[in-house]
Amino acid sequence: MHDATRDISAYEEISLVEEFAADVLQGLSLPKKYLPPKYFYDGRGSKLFEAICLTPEYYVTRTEHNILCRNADSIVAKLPKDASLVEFGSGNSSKTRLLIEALLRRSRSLKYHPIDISSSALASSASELLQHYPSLEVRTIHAEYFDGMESLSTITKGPKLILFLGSNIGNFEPAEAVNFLREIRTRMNPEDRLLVGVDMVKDLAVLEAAYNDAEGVTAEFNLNLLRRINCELDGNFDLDAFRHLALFNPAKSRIEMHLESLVDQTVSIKSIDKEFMFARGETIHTENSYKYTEDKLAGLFVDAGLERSEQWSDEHRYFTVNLLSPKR
Ligand code: AVI
Repeated sequence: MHDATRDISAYEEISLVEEFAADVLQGLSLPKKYLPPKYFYDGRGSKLFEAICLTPEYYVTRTEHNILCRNADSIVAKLPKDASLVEFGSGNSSKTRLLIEALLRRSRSLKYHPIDISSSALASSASELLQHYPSLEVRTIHAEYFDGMESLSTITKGPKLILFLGSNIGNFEPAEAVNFLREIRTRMNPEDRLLVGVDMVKDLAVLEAAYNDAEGVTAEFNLNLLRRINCELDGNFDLDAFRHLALFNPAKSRIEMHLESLVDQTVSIKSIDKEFMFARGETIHTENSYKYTEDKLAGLFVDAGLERSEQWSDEHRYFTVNLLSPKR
């Protein structure tokens, strides 16, 4: 970690492993087996996610990047000159650079507070940013979204632009999404703004291809969960005995990712002293990625007490970037 950053960590390594073990035990004991997607993002998983973002099929990152590239100056023009930047789920901060540059075109210095669950992604992006932008001050916050929320009211008194990009909102259940945005809204001052990137409903073939890239990076990302259980919890998952599945569920308007057992098998996880049976064809549900219609999106913002002042999109309306203020 670069000297100029101060890592605020809401994490204790020991309780992290214990929490992982408890979540695995709970999720694999359910009649419909489930593993929480937050465990994708260890060092290897974060790298795999970066690789997904570069696949030709995963239009999400590229489309949002292009929207921000074209509109960064108009977005920051809506903010006071001394605004600082806070980002939930920053990852490697690549799209954020467009906004950092637009903000630095208007003022000589800028404070940036990335909040992320992955300490490795935070550390590497902070040091890269500091090398690139000498007038940038970076304060990383290693935390899950809801824990990181607390720091919103304490990190800065001045106006801020809060970023929630990459359609990370899509990984929440719809009710959780309302709750999350509402929690942010209660911590916003009248002059603060929230910028949310949202993936929209589109052609089924485009959606499903994005989660089934030909190179198999998304499959590796999904299977990495089992590898993590093997390494960290002393499990014996045979990674060749499971396959990646990603399908669009139109009734729920979401891509579902699963790991399907290819044979009848028993897996043991020593650290929790448990064995789990898998029937051939049985799946572990690992992620939902909700896709929004304009109506659903407008409803989400209203329910969260947010007012949309502007929306930017691409020529196909694959993706939208929404600027929001707290409703008065
Ligand atoms: C991080 N999140 C928005 C990604 C998504 O599209 O839901 C995670 C992902 N899963 C598979 N590919 C990408």
